[in-house]
Amino acid sequence: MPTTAPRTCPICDAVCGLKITLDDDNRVTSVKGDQDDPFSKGYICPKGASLGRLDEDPDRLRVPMIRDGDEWREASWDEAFLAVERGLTGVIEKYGRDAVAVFFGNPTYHTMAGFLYRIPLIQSLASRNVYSSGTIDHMPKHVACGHLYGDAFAIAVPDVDRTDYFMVIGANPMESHGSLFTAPDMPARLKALRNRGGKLVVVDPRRTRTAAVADEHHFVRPGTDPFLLLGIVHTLLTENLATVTIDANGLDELREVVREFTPEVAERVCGVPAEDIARLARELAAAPTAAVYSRMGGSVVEFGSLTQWLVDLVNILTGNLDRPGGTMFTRTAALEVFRSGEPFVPGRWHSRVRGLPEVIGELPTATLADEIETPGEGQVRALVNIAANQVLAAPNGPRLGKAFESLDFMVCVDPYLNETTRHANVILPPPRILQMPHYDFLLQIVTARNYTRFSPAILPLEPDQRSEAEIMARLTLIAAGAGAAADPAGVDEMFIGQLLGGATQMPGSPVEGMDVADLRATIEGDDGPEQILDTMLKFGPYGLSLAKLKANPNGIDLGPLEPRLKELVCTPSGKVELAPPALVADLERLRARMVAPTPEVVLIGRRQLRSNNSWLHNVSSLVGGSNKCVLHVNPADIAKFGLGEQAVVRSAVSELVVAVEANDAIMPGVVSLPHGWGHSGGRQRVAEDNAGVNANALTDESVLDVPSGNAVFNGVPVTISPYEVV
Ligand SMILES: Nc1nc2c(c(=O)[nH]1)N[C@H]1C(S)=C(S)[C@@H](COP(=O)(O)OP(=O)(O)OC[C@H]3O[C@@H](n4cnc5c(=O)[nH]c(N)nc54)[C@H](O)[C@@H]3O)O[C@H]1N2
Ligand SMILES: Nc1nc2c(c(=O)[nH]1)N[C@H]1C(S)=C(S)[C@@H](COP(=O)(O)OP(=O)(O)OC[C@H]3O[C@@H](n4cnc5c(=O)[nH]c(N)nc54)[C@H](O)[C@@H]3O)O[C@H]1N2
Ligand code: SF4
Ligand SMILES: [Mo]
Repeated sequence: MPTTAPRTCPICDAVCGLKITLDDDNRVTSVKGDQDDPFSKGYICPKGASLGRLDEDPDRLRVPMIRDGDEWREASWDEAFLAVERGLTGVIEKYGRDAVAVFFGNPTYHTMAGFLYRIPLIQSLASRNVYSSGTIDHMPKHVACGHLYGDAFAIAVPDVDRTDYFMVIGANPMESHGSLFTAPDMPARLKALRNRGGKLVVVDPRRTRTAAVADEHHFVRPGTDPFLLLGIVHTLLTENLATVTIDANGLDELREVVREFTPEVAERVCGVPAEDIARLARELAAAPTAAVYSRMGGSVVEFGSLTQWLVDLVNILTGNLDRPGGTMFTRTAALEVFRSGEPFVPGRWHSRVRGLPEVIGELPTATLADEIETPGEGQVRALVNIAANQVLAAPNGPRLGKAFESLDFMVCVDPYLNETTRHANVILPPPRILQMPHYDFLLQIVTARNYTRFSPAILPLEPDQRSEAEIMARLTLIAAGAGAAADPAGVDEMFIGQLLGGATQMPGSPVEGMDVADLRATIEGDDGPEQILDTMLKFGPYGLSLAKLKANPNGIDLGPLEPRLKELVCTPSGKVELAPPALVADLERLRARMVAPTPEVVLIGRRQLRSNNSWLHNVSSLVGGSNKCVLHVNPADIAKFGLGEQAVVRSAVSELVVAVEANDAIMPGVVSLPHGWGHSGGRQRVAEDNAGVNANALTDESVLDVPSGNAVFNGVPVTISPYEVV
């Protein structure tokens, strides 16, 4: 008898509800959008539809792998954990705790284990070498929000369903499905916006699918958005269009700061006509409600932090922050354990080699190779790598690959033997997707409606498998020195104890002063992760429980977003800081850019509908056709540089031979190459047959967004020339 089970899609930020049908042999026979999910309402994309093939991929690792020289062999879990214990404790005893680095890759934002054991693992490792995909992605947003609101996690989300005017700067939600902005079925939401008379404006060096459904699209030179945004802020302030409705400091200083950044200055640098910039400012001010949003095009750029700060400033100055139809803060169902309530302070420590500041407890990915390669006290000699493929994802990834080879020990938690994990000594594979429970602790922080959903595992574990939670808990215990054989349940119990202890000590909490043991007895759930979730739900703002979520497997709508800025602001002044010194100081770098020569050609990235970073290319339904690794070049540039079918692209770091596709959607002087390709050296047969090239062989780890340490993938200076076959 076929069975059908509801389950949240774990692939991208849209968290679509799925209905998965399995046959008697537990093979997935169909994956459909879940019509009963109140948030995604049946939406599904080609990646979600291929979840069954991804889940059953024969190249997924089932059991731990140990490398002896160039040979890999299967190992038992006991042997693998013992090898990890020997490897990590050996390095810690000889070189100290900073010699072990830990890295959390993108899927840790999507898995329960990735969220639940992140802090315990970091705490038990007690190393300053903590890294994540945050510094090759969204760290500028944390920095901007940290300085503006005091809370680096106070990230406002476009209230897309109620806004009258939506300005998208460097994001392509029609293909990425939204990011730091969880709103499944973006096509329908954007269509609804226009159907109700709203306006969609896109600013992008490429006429993307999002631009194609917009009312207005402006080409912008990569990396220059702060000029455009400063031009908007300048217009709002000089034409007295600003209406600050929140409690804020620094308006006078801001007025002073933006004086020189007129729309005319912006036009010279960014290429958008000054009159359009001024008009956009007036339209934003006049719209009943408006939301400005920016992602990768305004984040993995040289001035990512300035861009993200200015985006929020425009929302604030037009009275749109924290009001319906503007940008708003989600209220999660689970307790917001990630908010410390303490003001944001970056730079509590610095990286050893380049002296780069820590931000929210992390050092920049762009300096990990330096920390591994440079000898001296505190040199990184071991790496705990969870769900990350930096060889394809990090700036100058191939250098990192070589650096990994020089490590004394590397353990990966990953289902694949790929470009990065092949450098490990031990790979610990999580189970199949359908064997994992799912709860979006992180993505539910940025949903465009308040919403929650839990999906229990659909299939049980086989005896020779371990849950990802157990793998992470055991790594935590090994890092703490408790050994490979210690009971992982202890880690969960400690977490629950901390949560309950915090709740009973919190003034005004409904359980203030109560006995922790009494409360512990009320917590339900089949295992540690379920019990932690139950605790976080019971003490969360809606007083939900795991049982209630299990009884509503299609998800629970918790209503439209409501104003909540006041309870989040935790700057030392208690007010929103419009002109934070650290960001105002970074304008000095921008001034230098104003007079710097414009490179003839710059490289930007491109997300593809059927890819998700580096890890879906081993599914044959997701590669080929339009999903190819090709360089998009404007026909004028093809003629100008005399390009044929292939071209040589050179950057400051390296060069690549790439397949060329003429595409007039990309502006002249800009070329675009998707990342996540360049598959080689692993055990992914389909991916290696569709290898492509590694865009991050060209990106330069020496260039950063200074305040955040974020990598720069968009706006990389390159030269392009015809490929001559010799
Ligand atoms: N299908 C698919 N979906 C995904 C992913 C995927 O790989 N594939 N990845 C997921 C992840 S990890 C993330 S972080 C999100 C990212 O989500 P998005 O940020 O929405 O995705 P991108 O396609 O990177 O969009 C960035 C846009 O910025 C433009 N751009 C580049 N440089 C500049 C610039 O300097 N200024 C401006 N204004 N625009 C610029 C690019 O042309 C591109 O259209 O997507 C997620 N969803
Ligand atoms: N040039 C360029 N580079 C970029 C970007 C860009 O736009 N341009 N985008 C950047 C962005 S936004 C991001 S987020 C990063 C992404 O880069 P990474 O964080 O490295 O993520 P992926 O490349 O998706 O690799 C994910 C790894 O996790 C493994 N994995 C998959 N599912 C699971 C699971 O359930 N558990 C575990 N333990 N492992 C799993 C996969 O096998 C793979 O090895 O790339 C960045 N790199
Ligand atoms: S949009 Fe994202 S979450 Fe939805 S089905 Fe596609 S991959 Fe899954
Ligand atoms: Mo990302």
